Amino acid sequence: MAITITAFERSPDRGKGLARDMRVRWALEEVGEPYEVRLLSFKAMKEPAHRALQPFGQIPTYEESDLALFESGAIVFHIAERHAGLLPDGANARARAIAWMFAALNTVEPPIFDRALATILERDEPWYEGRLRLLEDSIRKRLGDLSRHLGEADWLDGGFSAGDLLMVTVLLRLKGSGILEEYPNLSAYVARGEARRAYKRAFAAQLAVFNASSG
Ligand SMILES: N[C@@H](CCC(=O)N[C@@H](CS)C(=O)NCC(=O)O)C(=O)O
Repeated sequence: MAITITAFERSPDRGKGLARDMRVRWALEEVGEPYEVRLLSFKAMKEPAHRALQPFGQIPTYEESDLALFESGAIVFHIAERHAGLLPDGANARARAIAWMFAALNTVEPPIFDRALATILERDEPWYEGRLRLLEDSIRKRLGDLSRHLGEADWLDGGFSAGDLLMVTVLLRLKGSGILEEYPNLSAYVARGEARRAYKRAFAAQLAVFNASSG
């Protein structure tokens, strides 16, 4: 059954692969499922037709037969549950991989995303420097703990899982900021994710959309 996801017609990250359709593309590439992409303008994302799929007027969404899903974490979980390769077989290992999915989105992503938003929306505000410092302190707290947990391991808990997929996409937003680079094992972890063939295919696909829109 054909899978259709939605993505930005013109991604504000200029093709860096930071928009959340990347997670879904990467998960689909990992499990070898072909998919189609419906590209949306910012205007179309806020219209009723799209809000029927995504109540908050955002991307990504996922449609397959009579199922429509939103929330990138829920979509990646759906893909991981239905195909081999993204969740371990053992019940306990599987539960732990799912815990890492939540940790990526619920514990690690919020200060990283808030920092990214602040650098765009609050740069000219009088509180900007102080807020940035606070957010960067919160990020370092999370990255320090994550770095200690990861240690010298390749992945967060045994083999590569959907937990790693989401964590790498979350950390990627910090690449080049100097903050991720303070934690060499996390930098190497992100690089391991980026080196996966499935990641590269997903990245190339979203970059092709950006290049076509700016050509
Ligand atoms: N928690 C949602 C967040 C979705 C989200 O923030 N999407 C962004 C792109 S990465 C978006 O559509 N932004 C445009 C907007 O909110 O108007 C998810 O993980 O799917």
